Amino acid sequence: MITLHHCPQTRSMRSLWLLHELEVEFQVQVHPFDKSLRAPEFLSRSPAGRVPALEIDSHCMFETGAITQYLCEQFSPEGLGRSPGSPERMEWLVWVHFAETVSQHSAALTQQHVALYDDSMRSPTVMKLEAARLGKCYDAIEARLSERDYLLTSGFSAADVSVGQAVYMARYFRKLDDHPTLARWFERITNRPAFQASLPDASARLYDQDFYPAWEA
Ligand SMILES: N[C@@H](CCC(=O)N[C@@H](CS)C(=O)NCC(=O)O)C(=O)O
Repeated sequence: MITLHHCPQTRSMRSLWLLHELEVEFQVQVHPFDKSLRAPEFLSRSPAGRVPALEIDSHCMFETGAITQYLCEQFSPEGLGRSPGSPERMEWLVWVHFAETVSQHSAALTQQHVALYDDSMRSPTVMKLEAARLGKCYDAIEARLSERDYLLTSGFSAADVSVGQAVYMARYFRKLDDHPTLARWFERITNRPAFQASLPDASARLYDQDFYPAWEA
């Protein structure tokens, strides 16, 4: 049995969405987004105490991009994935891993707005800078989608799942208003039943606001 170790509204939602798209049998172990991720039992699964972690084939793997590659190789090499030798292999890898370029900024902003417990710890400079850097990521996605409906010319793939989930998190800190093509693509891919199935219950949300504006310095 495949087991996904998951915290709602974090990068592990990317693996959850992908597992639903793949229509494989799996179970989910939900963890609170707190210090319990540093407990020895969890560290034995993910050595830096991060989600996602995925138990599969008698191993426990971590790193979202690696999990995406492995799951696609196993279950959908030419559907959601693109195998070595496929003409779109390089672009598929680029966009699957571009999700991390987006998510690093959302992670920094989540720390600023949600994780830090005292206002004196927050930095308006970091908030503004990280939100601006998300805008640059949106520019790159907007440009890519200007000539195609999905990140790959041939259609929907795990690249859309990866970047789409990264944009799902990023929207809490940078709206899509200035990026109409990106906004239309986001609406299209998040209407998919597999995305809807990966959304958290209201009680399990990490973000309790719809949007977190950067503070003015
Ligand atoms: N590059 C890693 C990053 C994993 C990561 O940092 N995940 C965050 C959630 S989005 C986490 O587990 N944070 C918990 C912590 O930092 O304590 C991946 O893509 O899997």
